[in-house]
Amino acid sequence: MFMLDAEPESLQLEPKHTALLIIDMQRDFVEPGGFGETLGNDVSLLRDCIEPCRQVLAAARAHGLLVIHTREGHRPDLSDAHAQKIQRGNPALRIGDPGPMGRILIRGEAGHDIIPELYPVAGEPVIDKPGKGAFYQTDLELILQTRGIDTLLVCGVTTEVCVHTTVREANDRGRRCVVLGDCCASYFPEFHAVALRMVVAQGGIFGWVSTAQHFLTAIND
Ligand code: TIU
Repeated sequence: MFMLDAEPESLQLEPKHTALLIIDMQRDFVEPGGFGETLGNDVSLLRDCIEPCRQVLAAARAHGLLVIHTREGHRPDLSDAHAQKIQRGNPALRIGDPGPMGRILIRGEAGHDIIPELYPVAGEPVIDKPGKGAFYQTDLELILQTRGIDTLLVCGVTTEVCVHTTVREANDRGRRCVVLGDCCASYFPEFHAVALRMVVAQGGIFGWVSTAQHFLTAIND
């Protein structure tokens, strides 16, 4: 059991009931030539969260916390991709189009893979999700149930899109979510800041926000 300094208040965590959930730290979002860039974003804005995330991942592994990774992406035949998702907007390349890291946001392609700095190791579940939320059309809920997880430490990208959607889904499923703010990032720094405020407002309406350093201090105590 350890105490984690967080907003709106500190909370007690029990390692065997706590999982680190790393959302969509894929080349498609973080590196040039992927999905994020095709949408018109500056992907370099996501890089600052990698190192704190790497430190949290190392500590979580060292202390035996369950680590779960997610990847957003689709089957090669696009049978699990809604037309509105593929056709929306005017991107440089659409989902499924060939790009420099393979077909955009398609499972099995280089761009779909998790970045080397945060690569999963054997035994860490990887959840492939077709949507923004990690619970939608996945077996994440089942895995949390079988492992007895009631609390999620959430990292990843992007803060206001897949991280927020997943936190909202988890909150409605009775899980406590702690977003490690500096382990998340957005293509829109102002959205990142507001998304974190939205989690902790109203007495922590969606959960808690903490930092990599608070987590490292707490778990190493
Ligand atoms: N575009 C954007 O900010 N995010 C996504 O499309 N997916 C995730 O956040 N993973």
